[in-house]
Amino acid sequence: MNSDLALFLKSSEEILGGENVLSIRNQGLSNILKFSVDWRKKFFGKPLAVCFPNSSSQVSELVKLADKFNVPLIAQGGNTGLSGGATPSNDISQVVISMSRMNSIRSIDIVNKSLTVESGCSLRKLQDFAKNSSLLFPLDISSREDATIGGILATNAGGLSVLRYGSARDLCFGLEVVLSDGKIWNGLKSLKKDNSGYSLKNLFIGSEGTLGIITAASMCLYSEVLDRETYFVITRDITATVAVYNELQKIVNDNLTAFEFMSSDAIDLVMRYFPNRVPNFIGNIKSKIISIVELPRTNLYKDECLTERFEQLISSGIVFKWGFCKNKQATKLWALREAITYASAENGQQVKNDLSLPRSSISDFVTSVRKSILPKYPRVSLINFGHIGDGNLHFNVSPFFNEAFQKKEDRWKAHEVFLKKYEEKIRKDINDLVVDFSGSVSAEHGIGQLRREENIRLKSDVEINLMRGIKQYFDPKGIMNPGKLI
Ligand code: 2HG
Ligand code: ZN
Repeated sequence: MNSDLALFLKSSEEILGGENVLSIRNQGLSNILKFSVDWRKKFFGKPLAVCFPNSSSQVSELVKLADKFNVPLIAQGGNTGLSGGATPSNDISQVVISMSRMNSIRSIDIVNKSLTVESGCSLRKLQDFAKNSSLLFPLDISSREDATIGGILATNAGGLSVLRYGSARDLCFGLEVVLSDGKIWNGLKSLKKDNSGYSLKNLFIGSEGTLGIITAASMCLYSEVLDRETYFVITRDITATVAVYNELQKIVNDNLTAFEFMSSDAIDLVMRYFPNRVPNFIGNIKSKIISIVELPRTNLYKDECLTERFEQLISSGIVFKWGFCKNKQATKLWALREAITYASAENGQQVKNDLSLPRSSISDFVTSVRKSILPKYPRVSLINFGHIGDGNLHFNVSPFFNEAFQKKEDRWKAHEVFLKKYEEKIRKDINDLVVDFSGSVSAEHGIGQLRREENIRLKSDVEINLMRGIKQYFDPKGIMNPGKLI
């Protein structure tokens, strides 16, 4: 270890107390493994240490030290990201700042419908806290137990209710951020409108810890939706799915709170690893697409209008089957939807794609991939699912299931061999098409390490140079999460 790193470690122990600094030298890699590897087990790092500050001023002290001794810092929340954005490098030179001890909710303002929360607070804790005040924090993702609000803001996460309430960015009033020289920017106002210059908070949101460390946020709350209606809709293909989405939004005055789709390949995967998560009432959906449609129960439109429209869509061949879900059925349907990522993790690595496309192009895009990209490769399954209303497809490409690989270990190995050979090529082919269709290669998972090169390849020089200029201004020494995003 060089002397700067040793000095950083010694001083950070003085600031935080020895028990709040775990180092690879003292504790060994196995004791800091959960901070060193990403959720998907795709990126493996070896940090020098993991520090656990409990206040913004402790974070500020640590950043001042990092600035002095040139030590790169990786802020980490629940480590649930899917792009390797919070995984350190593997050369024992970087320090993970775990925000786990900074998890309190500082205040709530019921009249203003806002709350101020520390960045290490889990999404579930925040949601429950809002609910206890009869309010709703609407952002929702399946990793809610572990994902933290800091990570959610750093990646501008989206999830299951973006359609009605927007992404993390749309739910954030203001931020408190520790800058790369250790100064604290307090931008925690809870204003709906603020036109007093550049929107600094919007620079930090989605910057994946490359510009500063978010230590607290002021977030926006909504009224609780006490009664929701949930339907399932089965369609023959993605073209029909988009058509149903458009038709239903017309009837309910754009009031859908969710419209999530799952291809049959995605459901097959859940069937294989978590068969109890596939409810019987959806029946056989071979080669079809099932969507979950959710809306608040209000008197703005009548249930009969929806029923009538569903029946017309059946007559015109757009909808294959639909049904109203009672409470328990709705819960089961959501459990199926949320199981896809976990079933994927059981199956083995995939070429993960988090695409954003204009809704009007989704159908042509999927057809083009099937026609001109997939035939170039060995047989694959397209684990296509996600947030159709947002134009966001989780368009994951998985090696076709081989019955010979029943053991997880063997399957994982076979997937690794496939990915080594084809991952980059498949991703490039798909991304080129995404650009042709005026889409984006990241909708809600961020860039991290996974898409860094591709993002740089695909953006114009003008855009990349603007981003580099911003990075240079905020982090001249390059100590904020280097090697990610830009
Ligand atoms: C979801 O929508 C998440 O469930 C995860 O964004 C997507 O596993 C994925 O690719
Ligand atoms: Zn998603």
